[in-house]
Amino acid sequence: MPQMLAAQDPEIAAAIASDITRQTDEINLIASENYASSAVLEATGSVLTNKYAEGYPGRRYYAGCENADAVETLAIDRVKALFGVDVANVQPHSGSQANMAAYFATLTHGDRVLGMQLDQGGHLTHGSPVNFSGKLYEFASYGVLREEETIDYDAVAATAREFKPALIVTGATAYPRLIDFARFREIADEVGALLMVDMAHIAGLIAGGAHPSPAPYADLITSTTHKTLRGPRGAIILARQSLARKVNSAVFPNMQGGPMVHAIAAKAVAFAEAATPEFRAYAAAIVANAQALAGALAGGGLRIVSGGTDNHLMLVDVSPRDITGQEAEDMLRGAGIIANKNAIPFDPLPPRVTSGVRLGTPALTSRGMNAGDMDIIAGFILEALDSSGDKGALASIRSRVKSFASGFLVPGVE
Ligand code: DSN
Repeated sequence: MPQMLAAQDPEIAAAIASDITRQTDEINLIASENYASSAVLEATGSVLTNKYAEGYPGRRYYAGCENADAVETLAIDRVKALFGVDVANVQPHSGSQANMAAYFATLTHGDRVLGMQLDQGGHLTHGSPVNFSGKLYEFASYGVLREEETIDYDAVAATAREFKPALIVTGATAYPRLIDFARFREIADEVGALLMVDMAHIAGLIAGGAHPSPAPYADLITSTTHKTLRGPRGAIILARQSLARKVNSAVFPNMQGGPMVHAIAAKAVAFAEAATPEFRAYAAAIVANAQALAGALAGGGLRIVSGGTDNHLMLVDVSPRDITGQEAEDMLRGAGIIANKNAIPFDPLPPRVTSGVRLGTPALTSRGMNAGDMDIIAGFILEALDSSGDKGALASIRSRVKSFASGFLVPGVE
């Protein structure tokens, strides 16, 4: 733990120390979380946080930006090479802000957009009525087939023909299958729409060659940098050359002020890490682990939505155990296993209850766990879900989870 912080502000230092223990002792199955490397954490905590640098490299509104320019130029060059795109903006502070800027760059108030339904795997910013996206634009949505639980591409095409959106958005937060970007491109071309891919969840898989890339098909790509990509908290927008000016002015000055130069430095570090052969192996291991975990849970009698997974996550229907997603989340938490309840397609239960949990393998794969370890974790999960919430039973699992998990280093805290 940092000495200065402990001396100056013991309360905050204690909370950080406690979270180091929590992250070490628990099994983290939150599909959108990961462990940033020590180098990424060091850049995030650097003195670059002190600098204001409104504008872009070589075109700033403040003096003293030479190092900010170097950092942002490196980040842009690295992410363009990593994903094979023409244009990159590395300033968005979050995924929602990246999506907001992408919409500002391509739409006007009231324009029509077609996005994936939130309760079938989409995101709040893909048109939810309680989000700016659903308030500023007219959204229609698509979802998955009832039987196969995979994206209903024919329905996407039919809705697009009728609704005539200016923009089609694909990408998901809870979809376990490969997304057919070529098919989305075909549909967008047929109706004269732009295509945006929100690859936040799968960016690391794409960088590591474990999921097809949207780059040949999308006009715009948005992503966070802290999920499978394993960088600092933040986001990016990638685009075709023709959208460069619109994207950059949509981020600054339209939506954000000063960029977080320390976060951009950490993004640059993460982009370099993601270009290594080790990261390729990591991306493949995430998917292998997800498939092993899904297989073991199905073997234990749980229903895996769509019958399995092609990526880093699975949706587990816990209703065969006569419990809700909320109850499952609570029991898992009691056992030291951190996951989130999640709606399954056509879920009869409301979003605060749900019939499912979303489980992801990016974080524990970063700790070096392998497919054999997934069998052990599946055993803990099944035992917890069969505990009826019994405190003694959960405490027993929790102590075994702790001794298992603490055998694996957490990157960044070793
Ligand atoms: N909160 C993120 C997730 O967990 O998928 C999406 O923004």
